Amino acid sequence: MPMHDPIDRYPTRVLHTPGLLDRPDPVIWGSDADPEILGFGSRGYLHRAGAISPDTAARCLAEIDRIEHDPDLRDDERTVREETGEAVRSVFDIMNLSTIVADAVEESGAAHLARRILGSEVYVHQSRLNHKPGFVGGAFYWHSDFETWHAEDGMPAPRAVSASISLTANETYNGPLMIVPGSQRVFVQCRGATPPDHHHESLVTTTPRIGTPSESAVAELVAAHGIDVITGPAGAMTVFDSNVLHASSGNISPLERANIFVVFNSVENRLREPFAADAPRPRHLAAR
Ligand code: 6CS
Ligand code: FE
Repeated sequence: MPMHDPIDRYPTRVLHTPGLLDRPDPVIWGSDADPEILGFGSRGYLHRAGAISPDTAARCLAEIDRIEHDPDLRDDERTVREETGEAVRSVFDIMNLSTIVADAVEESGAAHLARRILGSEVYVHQSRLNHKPGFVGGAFYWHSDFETWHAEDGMPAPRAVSASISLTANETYNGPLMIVPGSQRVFVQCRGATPPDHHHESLVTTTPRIGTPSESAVAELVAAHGIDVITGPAGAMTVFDSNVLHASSGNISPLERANIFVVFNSVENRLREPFAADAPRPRHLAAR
């Protein structure tokens, strides 16, 4: 098994009281004077309206419907259902499951922005659809994506970004992305060892136990930075730092909320052995 660097600069899943560590790595790895990514360094995200056309968004939505009803994918491990029943919560590896979705990601320009932010060539670490049907869409509790990707996928540094492309309007009331702007500069350690096959639980539960920041850490960061609720029409895109603290509430409104998420990792940041788990997660969650 390849050895890690002797010191893990982002220790997490600790058994002692977890702390808030200053991020030793930059947020912008390219030029932070780049006008295209203005504000990303300080806020940890940027938002673009009209990244894909309404027509492309509608075609992607039709694809989602096809995939969610495809009998061959019904019991596929890439399809994750809500803990409370049959509604589809996420479909992973969506760019390989649908060329229409892959073309929409191309149209969005997300990879171009990722290269500017990460200062290198990039590859897709993970792609997924997060679907919050009306009335029964489940919440995603507060977390840092990087904390999971470091602990369970072996991602060395937070030199990765996610692009969230909305296929439906994201309103204040249908479970939009909530981001704590500025929190990307702090690594929030999480308490507790990673159980085997943790992703079977972590991707489904709306009340995660492991890989979850403490309420005091979330309260402290929100007191310092507030919460930005990212709303916008179908076709809008939010590119956000892999370590920024974010969440989304459930959706009990009648209006569904469906977003494509694509994670770009720097080719200089390839996955190693997990930093805090016994075995790497499957390829549909973390491309190697
Ligand atoms: O574990 C993961 O990779 C996924 N979990 C969350 C809550 N966000 C990032 C990613 O989809
Ligand atoms: Fe996330």
